[in-house]
This record gives sequence, structure tokens and C-alpha cells, in this order.
Amino acid sequence: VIKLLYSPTSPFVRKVLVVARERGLENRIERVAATAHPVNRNDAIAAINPLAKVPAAITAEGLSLFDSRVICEYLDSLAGAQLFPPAGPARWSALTCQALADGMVDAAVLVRYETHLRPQPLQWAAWRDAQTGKVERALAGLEATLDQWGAGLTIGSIAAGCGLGYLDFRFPDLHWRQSCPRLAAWLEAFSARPSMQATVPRDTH
Ligand SMILES: N[C@@H](CCC(=O)N[C@@H](CS)C(=O)NCC(=O)O)C(=O)O
Repeated sequence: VIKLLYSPTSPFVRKVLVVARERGLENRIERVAATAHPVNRNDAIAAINPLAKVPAAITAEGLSLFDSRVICEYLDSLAGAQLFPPAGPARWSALTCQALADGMVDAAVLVRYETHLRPQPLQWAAWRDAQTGKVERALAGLEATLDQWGAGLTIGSIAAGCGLGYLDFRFPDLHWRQSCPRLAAWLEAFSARPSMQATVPRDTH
């Protein structure tokens, strides 16, 4: 089995779980709940990933793997690579889509930390707004490139689906569907996949 340190609300963990389901590997994953926090380091996570972020995994052979991109590619390879195409234009395009979606989520997570974790007197509105701007430009980028990545099931479309799902979960007031109607229609169809349905983020408390 593969031990996966996970949190039920992390969009990066969700990518891993979606890949596992899409490749029929969910029985090979043992989930270990782990709360990551950017200030209060979780030593159980840090023992595997010095960056103390989830997801982090230990393979059956005892390899420590992180981050989500590496764990996803590892899982895909176990079932005969499909979601990560071989070197060539399809691969560069899928990886760039993943980078855009992951980068959008990185900025959104920073906004969330700024507004929910950082003490009020230390908060910096211009910094929060700049990160929100990155989220908005990433959304516009996904909308503009939908024709390149939207049709297939790759690590790019999975990252986009999980990233958009995170925005809906944590930033319902962003109303991104107004400016990205094609992306909105795409997500509606993509969200119907059983792998996406089984991994919808929810707060546990
Ligand atoms: N690039 C990493 C990002 C992972 C990440 O940011 N995880 C968040 C939870 S959504 C985390 O562990 N944050 C704790 C921290 O920032 O120290 C990946 O793709 O796995």
C-alpha cells in the first residue's frame, strides 16, 4: 500500500485522490489524516516532506514522495501512464495546464491564509489583492486555453477541475463563472465524473 498524508479540504490532495480513482488504485492507498499549517509545523508531515505540506506519500518500497505532481505521476505510472503523456507537445501542454491550475490554487491558498490565519493587524490588503489578481488572471488563462486541454482527461484537466472546485469551496464570492462561461460549462460536465463526486471538499468540523 501507499500511505498518503492527506487533508479532506486540500485541492492538491484531491488531485491525488482523483488520479487514484481514475486509474483504479484507490484500494492501494491508505489515508492518514494530517493537518498542515503554514506556521505551526506538523512533524508527522515534516518527517516525510521537509516542507511540511500535504499531500505527502510513502510508497510500498519506502520512498518518500511529494508534492502532488510527483505523487500523481507515480500513481499514473503504476497503472501504465495515461494521464501524463510521453514527452512531446501533449505532455508539455498537460503539464503547463497543471502548472497554471496549481499556481492559481497556490495564490488562492495564500489569500486564505492571509485572511483566516494571519492576525488582523498584520494583514496587508494590497498583497491579498495582488494574489487575488493572480487567481483572476489564471482563470482567464484557463478560459482562453480550454480548447487545448478541455477535451481530454489528463493531469491538466484534473488539476483544473480540482482548482476550480477549491475556488467554489473557499471563495464562493469570487463569481468566476460570470467572466468564464466556457470554463463554467466545462466544470459542470467534468464534476459529474465519479472521481470528482467522491472527492468533493468539505469541512469536517
Ligand atoms: N505544490 C504543492 C502544494 C501543496 C500545498 O500547498 N498544500 C497546502 C494545503 S492545501 C499545505 O500543506 N500548506 C501548509 C503550508 O503551507 O505549510 C503540491 O502540489 O502538493
